[in-house]
Amino acid sequence: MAKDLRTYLGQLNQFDSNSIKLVDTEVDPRFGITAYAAALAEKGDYPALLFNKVKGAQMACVSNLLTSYERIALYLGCEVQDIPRVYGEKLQQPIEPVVVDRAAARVKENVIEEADVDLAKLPIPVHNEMDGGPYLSAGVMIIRDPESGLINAGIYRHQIFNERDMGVWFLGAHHGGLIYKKYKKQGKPAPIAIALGHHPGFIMGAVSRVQGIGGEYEAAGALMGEPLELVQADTSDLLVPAHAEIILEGEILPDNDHSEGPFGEWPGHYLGGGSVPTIRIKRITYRNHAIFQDIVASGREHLVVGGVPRSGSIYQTVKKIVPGLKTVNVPFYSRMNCYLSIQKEKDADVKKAAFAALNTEPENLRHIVVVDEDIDVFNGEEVAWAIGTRFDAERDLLVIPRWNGPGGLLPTNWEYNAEGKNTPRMSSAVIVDATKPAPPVVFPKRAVVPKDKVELADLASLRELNSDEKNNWQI
Ligand SMILES: Cc1cc2nc3c(=O)[nH]c(=O)nc-3n(C[C@H](O)[C@H](O)[C@H](O)COP(=O)(O)O)c2cc1C
Ligand SMILES: [Mn+2]
Repeated sequence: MAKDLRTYLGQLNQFDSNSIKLVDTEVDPRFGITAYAAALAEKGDYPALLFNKVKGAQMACVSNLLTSYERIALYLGCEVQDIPRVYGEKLQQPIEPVVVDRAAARVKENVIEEADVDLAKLPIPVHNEMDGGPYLSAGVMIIRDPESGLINAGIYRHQIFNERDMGVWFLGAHHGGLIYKKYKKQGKPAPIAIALGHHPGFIMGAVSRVQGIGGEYEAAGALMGEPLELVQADTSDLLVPAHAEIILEGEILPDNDHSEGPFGEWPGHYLGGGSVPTIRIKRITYRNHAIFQDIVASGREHLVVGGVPRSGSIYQTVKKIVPGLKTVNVPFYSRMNCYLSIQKEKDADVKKAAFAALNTEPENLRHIVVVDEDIDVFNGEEVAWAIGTRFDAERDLLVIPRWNGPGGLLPTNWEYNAEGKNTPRMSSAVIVDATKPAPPVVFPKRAVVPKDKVELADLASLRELNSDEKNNWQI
């Protein structure tokens, strides 16, 4: 059976049944869904949440699904340390999609015709306190480039305006917006489809840094490890994923802009917004017992889904320049940071690696930390320890003034004033060299317990103190 959201939910449940929790209590889509995710996050717990009863909706909702690197490693079939390498390698080997008949496409099991479209029947959450309304945060919008005929896909935030209209917010250089502008220039509506609910390989293929317009379906196939199955859309010449949970079909109207926002974005602040184009939904198809997929906006899930593809592309470019690169982490707790571990041959390796990383992700990265191969870049404490012990600000800090911006989604890329009229500005980047000097210099060795002795520790023999033993401690 072709991979989809449900095959992944099954895989996750088998891997660790504690990583999926069912919420049977009725929840309000307005803050109710994100309230569960936030309450659990306060306890350091990030299970996938399957909401069975969402007030006013006729479908279940899954959220908080891709909240850890372990869950990404699970579908890629690798260790967490190897995610950037494996991700990068898979994207180098795209897999062509295949087209299936309508009868074989599970997303065509049910149809809502234009006259009956009512987005309020979908469990679309309002995520954060000041959000302007309900938002699709995990919708993959598909559009065909009218010039090349190529199909492009990406996740863009969609604010729901009414029962059939929603917004779409494109960032500067993203293909989705560039393509939309070509239709707008001709005064024509742009046919689009939005896929909701699919295998994580599909979701992350859609947000991968694919060069040039299109190529996301092929990236999704590579990440899923099999060709993505597509089916003909009902209202346009688009091809859409045949086993998505839900497909919304419609068009971006050329002259119907609408104010949008605020929306809690991945840097954890309300950012972006303004006047955006309107999408009118004309048809909905969905699977039996469809599961609407949400991403917890501004939460850990948003950062994992956005960060991992970046680690993959950074790995590819840095490795070509510094072959001693071990791995990369664009951490989910601050996606403006990037930690690179390298087996250093020359002191010059550090800046070469750091600039290659900065140039791969010039929009978002601002703080590059380069560490030695013995530091686990997936452990923020280790990176902080390396900065504390191997970095000297006077010699090892390089500030690059006015690297990033102006404007965009980083709060530091704006100048603020008392009137609330913000103006875009540039912000700086830094390279922190937290590596030891290159050989043959002798640097103090790291203190460790012998590894073979650590392995001998009999953890299975540990037990709790019994009540008598506990009493021994009471004087
Ligand atoms: C959860 C999530 C939400 C996103 N929201 C937006 C958005 O609102 N607007 C946007 O332009 N990009 C957004 N992105 C980033 C794009 O989806 C991503 O950069 C994609 O590669 C763009 O593809 P494109 O260049 O083909 O348009 C989001 C990414 C994620 C993971
Ligand atoms: Mn693209």
